[in-house]
Amino acid sequence: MQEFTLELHEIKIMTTLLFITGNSNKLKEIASLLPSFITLKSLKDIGFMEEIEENEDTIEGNSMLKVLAVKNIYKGMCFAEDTGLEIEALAGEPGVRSARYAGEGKCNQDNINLVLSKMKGILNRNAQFKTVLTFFDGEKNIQFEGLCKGSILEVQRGDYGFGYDSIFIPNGSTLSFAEMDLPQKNVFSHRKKAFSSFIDYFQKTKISDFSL
Ligand code: ITT
Repeated sequence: MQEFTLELHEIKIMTTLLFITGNSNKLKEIASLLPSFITLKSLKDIGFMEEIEENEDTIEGNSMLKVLAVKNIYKGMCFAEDTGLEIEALAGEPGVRSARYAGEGKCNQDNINLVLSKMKGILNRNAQFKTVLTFFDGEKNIQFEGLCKGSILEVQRGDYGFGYDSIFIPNGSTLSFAEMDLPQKNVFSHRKKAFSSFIDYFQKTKISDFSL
């Protein structure tokens, strides 16, 4: 049994996966985590230029919706993820509305300003980033979750990263996400956790599918 497992781990089958995202920062983060046997395809590579309307009311739902959006034109293995910042004192907001918290047409800084103003004077700063990654394996969809618990700063700190990184400090760190380079963010990251669970699953199931 042990020999068999070892053999599977040594087999390196190159696989191409479509990553369904319009967010170049996510693409950069996932690219930094990619095992050598996987190459990524982008929406541009398959000629998909439409805006995917994220109108579900859960992070899980929006993550699934992105995968379903390409089903008619792409039959291969693909994945998407949806991420939200959930703040305890704001009953989980901005959550599934993280990208558009301050309203349609508003920018990332407007979203941050809204969070900071709602959190003014609030002592409970607990928050978490939640990523739900949906993998379509050619037959079925499987979801993987990654959480990063931490707290909301009173003022922005740091210039790296994107989104809400400058107001979030993960538990166990003295730096905000925006004060970390990518390898440092990956030590704590919700996205890294969801992606690692996916890769573990992929190695256990897909590689053995090919090998048997
Ligand atoms: P997709 O094309 O992948 O959907 P998106 O930018 O619409 O890209 P989401 O809906 O998943 O992505 O993300 C909602 C927002 O949450 C996103 O625009 C960022 O502002 C924020 N966000 C996501 N991941 C983040 C991270 O790792 N750090 C800080 N903010 C993040």
